Parts: sequence; structure tokens; C-alpha cells
Amino acid sequence: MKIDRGTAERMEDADERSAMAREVREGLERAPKELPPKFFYDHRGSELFERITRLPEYYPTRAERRILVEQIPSVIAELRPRTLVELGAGSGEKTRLILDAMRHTGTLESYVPIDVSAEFLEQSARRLRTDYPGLRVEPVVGDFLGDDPLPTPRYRPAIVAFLGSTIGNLSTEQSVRLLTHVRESLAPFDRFLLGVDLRKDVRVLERAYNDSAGVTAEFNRNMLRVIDRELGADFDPDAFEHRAFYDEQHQRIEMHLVARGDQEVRIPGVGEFVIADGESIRTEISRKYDRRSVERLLDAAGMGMERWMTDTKGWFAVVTAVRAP
Ligand code: AVJ
Repeated sequence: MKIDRGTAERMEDADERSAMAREVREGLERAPKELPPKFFYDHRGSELFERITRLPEYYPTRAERRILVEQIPSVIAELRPRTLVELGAGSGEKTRLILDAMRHTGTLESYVPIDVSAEFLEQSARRLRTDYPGLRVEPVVGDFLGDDPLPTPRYRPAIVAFLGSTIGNLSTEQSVRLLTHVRESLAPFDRFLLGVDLRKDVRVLERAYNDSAGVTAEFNRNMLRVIDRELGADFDPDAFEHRAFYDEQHQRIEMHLVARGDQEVRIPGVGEFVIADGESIRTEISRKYDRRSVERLLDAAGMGMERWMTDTKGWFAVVTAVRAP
């Protein structure tokens, strides 16, 4: 994890490109093939995701927003946090709900967004500095799934937020590792704020990842565009079909890109790969939780759940957790 230097472009380092090359090679050599969802999010990918959050079928963002609007003021009034650390900062709409509540209690001092997209991060940091005069906005560009510790908040108590059910993208081992880093960054009066998508009717879940406007399909294919640009690969994104379905056994949505016809791909310095007609590359898992599975996850990372907050339909949950004694 490194401090943002205010650059507009990702991937200026040979280091970052070779890390990407290694991950792409590992993913494409695996059977079945897979690529990590963080490669969705270049500037265009972040914009496509923003569009997804406004789709009628994609309920999680709205449900989470409702929970925050209704319940965050009382959470903040109780904790009186001075710092908000946010993993995967995104566009900042939910951030503002939390910052507003902190401003209201008069405790707001610093905001530390952590994200893989430097460009997006810098843009939203600029806007926040304008809209919250006096707020210290200290963005950190980083892959918080890596093995680095999280930044230590300078002003405590702090809230460490991981919203949007992004945790659902991680394997169990990855999520326990990340949450362990979160727990290590917490002092006794700090809190972890986690958003998780809940199990529900499969039709509702599958519709959310197969929107009628085809935005999710474009978002999915964008990963190949990112790899083409960053690594000089020659994927033809339009030769891949979007597929998303719910896996009951693993309680997760899986998103795939399915080859239409045999696809031969050359990636300089990485290798040559054949994706056979009908073969797929898994680009994302999105786990769905219930109260017990969240408790278990927090427990495995040395945290205890405090508040369990859901929307009226029980489709999404925002929880607070504390470092176990
Ligand atoms: C941002 C990871 C929460 O899993 O629902 C949306 C990403 N993928 N539509 C999710 C996503 C397809 C999203 N997260």
C-alpha cells in the first residue's frame, strides 16, 4: 500500500504492470480460468459500476443507502468518531452520509479513503476537500486485499468502513485475512462498519446481475479491455458473452465471460492462451450472507458483532463490529 502521489493514471509503475501480468498469468493457467474482479475498475469500469448502482434491478446500493440514512446518525452519535477510514472508496455518496453525521456530532477531522483506482480516488478527494472545509482527506492508493497492514488512524476513535458488500468478492480466506488487518488497525473504541448483501429469492439475485439494459455485461467485458490496454493483450471483448448465475451450494453469484468460438489470446510477456468455444473465465464471485455467516466471519477475524441493521425487506445488512478483547 502506498500513499497517493496525486497522479491521474494507474499503472505508471513497471512494478504494478508486472504484478498484474503475474495475476493474469496465474488466473488463465488455472482450470477453470479466472481473473480477479479488481481489474474491472479502471475509470470506465468505475463509471459502469456507478451506472449499475442506479439500475432498477440492482437493489444493494439503494438498500444500503436506506439503512445508512436511517441508522448511521445514531451509530455516529454513540461513537463520536474523529476519523473515517474507508476501504474501496468508490464515488463517495455513502461516504457523505457518514461524514455528514460526523460533522453533525462535531467530531469530524479526517477521512482516509483506500482504493485501487488512483484517478477515481483523486477526483472524489478533490470534491470532498471542497465540500468539507477543514477536513483532512488523506487518500491511499492500494490493493487492500494484499498483505499490507491498513493505515493507522491519527485521530481516534475511528470508523473503518467496508461498504457495498465488496467483501462478497473475496474467498473466505481472503476475507478473513482482510478482516484480520481491519481488526489489527482497531483500537478499543474504534468500530468496523461492514455492508453485506443477504440471501434471498434467487430470481431477485440473478436479475440484479443480468440487467435488461446490459450494463453489467459491459462492465464484465470491460475487464478484457483493461487487460488489453495495460498489458497489450489482444482479447476481443465482443467475442465473450456475459453470464451470471446464483450458486446455491456456495451461496454466491458467479460472473463469467464465455468465449464465443475458440479465442486465441496473446499477452506480451505473459503468454498465449486458448479459451475454447463455450469455455468461460470467471471474473467475480459475489457472496450472499445471513446473520450467522457474518458473525462467523467476524469471529474468525477476532471481532464481535455489535449492531445488525437491515432494510425492511431484509435484503441487505450493515453491521458494526468491535475488536474482541
Ligand atoms: C461492488 C462487489 C458489491 O458484487 O454486487 C455489481 C460488483 N458486479 N454487478 C457486487 C458487481 C456486478 C458488486 N460489488
